[in-house]
Amino acid sequence: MPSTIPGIPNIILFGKTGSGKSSLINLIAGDCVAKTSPGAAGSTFDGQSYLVPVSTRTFRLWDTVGLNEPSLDVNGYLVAIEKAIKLIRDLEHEGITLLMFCIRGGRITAAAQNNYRLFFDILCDKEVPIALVITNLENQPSMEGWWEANKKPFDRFGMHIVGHACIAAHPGPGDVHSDKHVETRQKMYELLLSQTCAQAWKPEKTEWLTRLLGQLLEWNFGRSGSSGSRLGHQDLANGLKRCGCTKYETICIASKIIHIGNGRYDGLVSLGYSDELDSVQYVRHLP
Ligand SMILES: Nc1nc2c(ncn2[C@@H]2O[C@H](COP(=O)(O)OP(=O)(O)O)[C@@H](O)[C@H]2O)c(=O)[nH]1
Ligand SMILES: [Mg+2]
Repeated sequence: MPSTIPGIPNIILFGKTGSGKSSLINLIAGDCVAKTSPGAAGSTFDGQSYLVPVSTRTFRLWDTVGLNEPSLDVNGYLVAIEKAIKLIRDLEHEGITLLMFCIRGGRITAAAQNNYRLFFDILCDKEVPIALVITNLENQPSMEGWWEANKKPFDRFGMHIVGHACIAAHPGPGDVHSDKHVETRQKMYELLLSQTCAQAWKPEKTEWLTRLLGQLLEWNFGRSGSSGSRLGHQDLANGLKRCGCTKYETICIASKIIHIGNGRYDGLVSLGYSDELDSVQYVRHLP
C-alpha cells in the first residue's frame, strides 16, 4: 500500500544537518512534530514525513538527511542506495511537487553545494522546482535584507530557485525572537501555497532508480560513465569496477538493485561474475 495519500503534495526539505529543517517543519505544523538536534543523525537520503495542514490544503513535508561529508565511502553509498530506494518507493505514487533547500545564513559552503547536487540534480533530475529557505536570520535588522545583500553567489552557482524565504526557524531562548518567528510562519505559508500549484514530477520508478544510482555512483566516486547521464546496468557494473569496488561490494550493490524488481543484474555477467549470480539471487531472498 502506498504510504502517500492521493492528492497531497510531497515537499522534500533537504540541507546539511543543523540547517533547521526539523525546526522549520515544527514551525509550519505549529507543534513539535519533528525532533530537532544540533548534532548529525541518520544516513544520506533517510526520510521521514509529516502531514501538515496549511489554510485549506494539506502537505506532506519530508524531513531528510543530506550529505554532511564531502563524499560517501562504499558503505555510505550502499546505505544511501538503500535509503534512496525506500524514499522513491514512498514518493512514486504522488511524485514530488517542491524541493525546499535549507541553509543557515552565511556563505554557500561545499556541503550546501553537494546537497543541492544530490537532491536537485541527482534525485530529481533537475525537474522539480526548488525554493531556498535561509534560517538563523533573527539577528539581522531585516531578514529579507539579508537576501538582497547576499543573493549574488547563489546566482553565480547557477541555482534555479523559484522562491525564497529569509527566516527565524527557532524563536530563540525564552522566545526572545517570537515576533520574527511568527513573521516566518506567515512567509512559509505563502511560499508553500504559491509554489505548489504545478503538477508533481512523477518519473517511472525503475528508470528513476537506475538513473539515480548511476549518477550517484558517478558523482560520488568521480569517474564519468561512458554513456553520460543515463547509465544502464552495464555502465553501472563497469562504473563499480572502475571506482575500485571489490567483487563482494559489486555483488552487494547488485543485490540491492535486484530488489528494485528487475530480477536480474546482467552487469554481473559482463564482469565475469556469472557464478555469483546464484548467490545474488540468494541474497535477494534474505530478510
Ligand atoms: N537561533 C536559531 N536557531 C535555529 C534556527 N533553526 C534551527 N535552529 C537550531 O539549530 C539546531 C538544529 O536545528 P534542526 O532543526 O534540528 O536542524 P536539521 O538538522 O536541519 O533538522 C537546533 O538546536 C535548533 O533549535 C534558527 O533559525 N535560529
Ligand atoms: Mg532534523
